[in-house]
Parts: sequence; C-alpha cells; structure tokens
Amino acid sequence: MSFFFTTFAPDFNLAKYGHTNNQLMQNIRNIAIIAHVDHGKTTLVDKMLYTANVVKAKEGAGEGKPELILDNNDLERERGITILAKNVAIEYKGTKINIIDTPGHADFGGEVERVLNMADGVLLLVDAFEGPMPQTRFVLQKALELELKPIVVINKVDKLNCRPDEVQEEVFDLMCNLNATDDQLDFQTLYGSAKNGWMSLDWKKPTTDLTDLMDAILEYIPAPEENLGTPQMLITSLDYNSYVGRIAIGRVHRGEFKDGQMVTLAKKDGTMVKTKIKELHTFSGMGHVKTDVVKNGDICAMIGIDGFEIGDTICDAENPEALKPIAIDEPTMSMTFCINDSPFFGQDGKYVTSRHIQDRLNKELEKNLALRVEKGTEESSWRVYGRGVLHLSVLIETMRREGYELQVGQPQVIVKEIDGVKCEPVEMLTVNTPEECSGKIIEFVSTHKGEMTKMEMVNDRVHLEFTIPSRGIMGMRTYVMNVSAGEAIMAHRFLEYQPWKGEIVKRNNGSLIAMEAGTAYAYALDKLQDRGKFFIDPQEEVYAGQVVGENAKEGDIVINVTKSKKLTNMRTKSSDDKAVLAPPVRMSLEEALEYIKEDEYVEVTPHAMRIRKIILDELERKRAGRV
Ligand SMILES: Nc1nc2c(ncn2[C@@H]2O[C@H](COP(=O)(O)OP(=O)(O)OP(=O)(O)O)[C@@H](O)[C@H]2O)c(=O)[nH]1
Ligand SMILES: [Mg+2]
Repeated sequence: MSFFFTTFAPDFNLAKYGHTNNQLMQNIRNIAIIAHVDHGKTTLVDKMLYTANVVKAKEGAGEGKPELILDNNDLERERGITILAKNVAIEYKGTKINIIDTPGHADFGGEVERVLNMADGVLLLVDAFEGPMPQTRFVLQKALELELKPIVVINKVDKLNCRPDEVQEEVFDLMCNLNATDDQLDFQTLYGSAKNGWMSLDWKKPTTDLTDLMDAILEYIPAPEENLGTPQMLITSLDYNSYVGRIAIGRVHRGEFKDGQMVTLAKKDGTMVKTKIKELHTFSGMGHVKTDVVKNGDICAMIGIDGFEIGDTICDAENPEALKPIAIDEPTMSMTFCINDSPFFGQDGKYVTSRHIQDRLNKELEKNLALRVEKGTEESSWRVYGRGVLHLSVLIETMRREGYELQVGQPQVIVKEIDGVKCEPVEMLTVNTPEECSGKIIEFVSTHKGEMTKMEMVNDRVHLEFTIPSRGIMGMRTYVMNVSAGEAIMAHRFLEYQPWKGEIVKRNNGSLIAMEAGTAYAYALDKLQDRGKFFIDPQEEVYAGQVVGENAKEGDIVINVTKSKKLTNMRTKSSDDKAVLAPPVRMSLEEALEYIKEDEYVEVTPHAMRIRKIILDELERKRAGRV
C-alpha cells in the first residue's frame, strides 16, 4: 500500500464517500491472503468482491485473460502481478470481513510481513499443480510466528495434471516443519478454482460459488478480541493522496478513536507529538467510508497525522503508550541511477536534468518504504537501494512512463561484514523442470556457485532445490526459460547472509558495440550475423559505444552496423537487397538490468531502452582497460 495512490481505488473520492458509518460494534474478521507469486490471490479476492456484490460481474473483463479489478495500476495490469498490498472489505452474513490482498513476489515480502499485523487469520493459497514454493514458505512462516490462524486453499484444481491431495499433504508437512502449533495444524482446507469462481471442501465435488470458503472464514478465523482501554493503533501501512498527503493505516489495537480527537503520535525513536485526527475512515468494498468512531479490532485509515512513519503508534493524547514497533526491511541490492548523458539524451523525455531526477526520487521516498537513496560518487548520479531487481525496475518503469530519461547501472548485491567475514546474500532457489533439461540447469547453478540441496522426480518432471548467491541468480531466468522452452517453473527468495563465495563469471559472451553514430542498415547487419545476436532492427539510429548485440564469443568487439551497400550498377546474384535477418533480441527492463556488465548502462527513455558502454569512446575504453 505504498507507492501509488491506488488503494483508494478506482473511484475513491472523499466527497463521494462522505456519508457516515455510525455502526459501532460489529462482527469482524480480519484476514490476509498470502501465497507464492501467481497462485491466484488477487483472482480470489476479486471473486469475493463479486460474491459480496461490491462489483457487478460485467465490470470485470471478459474471457481469456481477465483483468483483475484490484490490480489497478498500469504496471500491475501489464505484468499481471500485484505490487501493492490492498485493503478491501465485504459484508457476509452480517459480518464485516476485512481482506488484505498481498503481493506474492519475493521483492515485496517485507510488505506482506508488515500487513500481517492487521490480520487474525490468513488464507494460504497454494497452486494445486506447483505446490508450496519458496515464497509460500516465507509468508506462512511469518503468519505462524504471529500466531495467525490459517485456512489453506488449494487453488487451480481446474488445471490439467494438478495434484490437490499431494499438495495438501505437502502444505501440512511444511507447517510441521515451521513449528505450527496444534491449533494451527488443525487447519481447514478448501479446494477450488478462483478463476472459475468456486471453492469446495472436496475438489472432486465442485460447487458453483464461494459459500464454503466464506463460511469457513466465519467459522475458523477468530473474531478480533475486545481490548478495552486507552486507544492504540500501530501504523502498518500508508497511503498517499495529493490532496490530503500521507494517510496512516493500521488496525486499532485497543480502545477506540473518534473523528476530530486529539491523539499522540508515539514515534519509534521515543519522541511524542500531539496531533489531531482530521478524518477517520474504515474500509468498505473497494473504497473507504468516513466514520465517527473506529473500535478496536477494525482496520482504519487516518487523515491528518503529520510526520509519521511505519511502525509508529497513534495513541492517547494524555497517556500515550507505544506498541512494539515493526521493522522495515533493509535493502538487499543497489543500482546506480544517473542522468542520461548519451548522445541521444533529451530526444524523447520531458524530465532529463539532475534536478528533475532528484525531485522525483525525493517524492518516491515519501511512499516507497523499502527504498533508500544516496548521492552517488559522480556528479548527477545516485546510489538507489531496494529489495530486488523487480522492486527497482518498477520505479524505473514508472519514471519512464512519466516522461523521465535516466541511465541505470548493473545491480549490485549488498555485501556485509559479519564478525570480520565478508558475507553476501544467499537465496533459496527451486526449479521444477522437464527431466531433459535438468542437467543444463544444474550445471548453470554450479558454475554460479550454487549448491543442490534436493532433487526429486515427480512424474516426468524434476524438482530441484538449491542455495545460491543472489549474484548467481541474476540473468538465470532467461537462461532457464530458454533451455526449457518456457516449461520450467523457477522461484527464489532470500535465505541468509553467508561468507562470500568468490568470483562468479557473469556471462562469457562479450558485447557487439557500434563503431559510429548513424542508421543501422540491413546490409551491414546481414554481413555481421555470424558475429552474434542483435538487439536492434535495421533503420534504427545508433551511437558509437552503444551495445547493439551480443557477441557469440568472449570479449567485446566493435563493429560497423551503419555501413550501407555501395551503389553500383551491377546486380550481384546474392540476395543482398533482401537480407534475411534473424529478429532482434528484445529484452524487458529487468532482463536488461540483469544482463549488463559492470562497465555498461541501461539507458531508459519514455520510448526507448538501449544498452551502452559507460565509456563510449573506444580508445578511452581501452585506456581504462575495460575492453
Ligand atoms: N487455471 C487457473 N488459473 C488461475 C486460477 N486462479 C488464478 N489463475 C490465474 O493465475 C494467474 C495469476 O493470478 P493472480 O490472481 O494475479 O495471482 P496472484 O497470486 O494475485 O499473483 P501476485 O499478486 O503477483 O502474487 C492469472 O493468470 C490467473 O488468471 C485458477 O483457479 N485456475
Ligand atoms: Mg495478486
């Protein structure tokens, strides 16, 4: 719920929701939906919203790839992933159910951990084919530690070759492994298909709706305990609105808050600031309702609290008592951002100066909790720290859409010294792949300093588990997808810091570098095809020092792609005029960031993405000894 103004979405408007909710005590359930990425959380929450008549079925998109109404910012829609946790609330059989949809990607794991503080129970979704994955383990562990009651939902039972009973057992074993209490182990399991809108106690007996699931929530998830006394709320999340500024979100832990009340903001560092609640909101459907009072057990959004941070407590004005603060994730990775100084700078973007980028990063820091920014060593450069390549690439992508130009350097993991030993982040990696490509994948991992911890045959597929330094994983997804023709499923997440594993050769292949500025010609590209793979199309403008392709061999080479065919009267018998070129490799921003070498940048503008050598001039590059 941090960096975009979307929680209040899609049509949140303070005036529109101006009516007052006076209901004082109501039956409440607070649940968070947790799972590995893509296991179907948002699809399920969407269906719950339909069930509760919050949205009409026609508002969702039709067949094929349904657009999720909850994944409502552009990037979420395009990538089909949830980036921000979101609160919604529905009424079912006279009970208000506050639902928190969480992102499943490991980069956003810290956000999940935080928002779990608002829940009494979790719906743990597991894909009936894939089974528990690294992120399932992580989020489940956090939920169990917080003593939350789980309900397990084995989702996607409509998939061919799914194995719901086996997966259910795997989840049970995982819970035992994670030291779940007897009460937690005594969980209810539902089976179904979020996509097709049904859940059932028995997957062989499909139902037509979510009744079994909704009833299970009322029955098994405990209602919040009543906590009387002076008011307390731990700020777990924030939202941002350009009219009212930052909005504090959390669960009222004790007592009650009233609209207009004076309160104390108890900050993590021990300082106390008196302030006044300007407006109180609770969640309703996909928006908020303004309310006069919020009692303990409910989740609320407060407007008017200045200068708060996540983990601060809002409490009684006269007798302030802080709650135990929650930690914000430390960054694990950093990248250099700098102004675009390529020969093509300013051709495309509206915001290109150092000042523009500085202001934009400052603005981002207001909302993006896991982000840190330091001034870089070079003029007009910044060291930007985040939770992973996806976390930072979402920011870069958002900036380019807003009209910014910038350049970004190779992602660097954050190395720490622990007891005098240089240590680096190590991840747990699982790959589930058809048998025939397992050898190549194991070899890749071992050359990248990984170690295999498990290998298991499941039908005609192999399930592999490894530990591997974060450095070693960069660029691996592209490789795995290539060797398995898209059949492998790969996932990883941070495990722990371990002693530095030594040098890793990133990619052997060198870069093909443009010799001079100009238009790339099909004729030239055709002649150079045996040199490697190109990243550009004919007729694209290039500049000297731009990386226009990947060398089939080691080492960088400078090539002339702008050479056109000499005009002659003679027709050669070859097919020179109609060069048949392999289509260029087009990388996504994340792929490019994971691909580049230390002496390269990704240049990002609203409509273009190029890879370039940091030092454009060939002679200077040689002098710097980096060719
Ligand atoms: N076959 C099948 N596909 C499903 C089902 N539920 C969800 N999906 C698909 O799985 C993909 C991921 O669904 P999401 O709901 O976005 O998954 P998510 O868990 O919210 O993903 P993140 O928020 O990115 O972690 C989408 O393409 C869905 O259409 C299901 O029951 N059966
Ligand atoms: Mg989602």
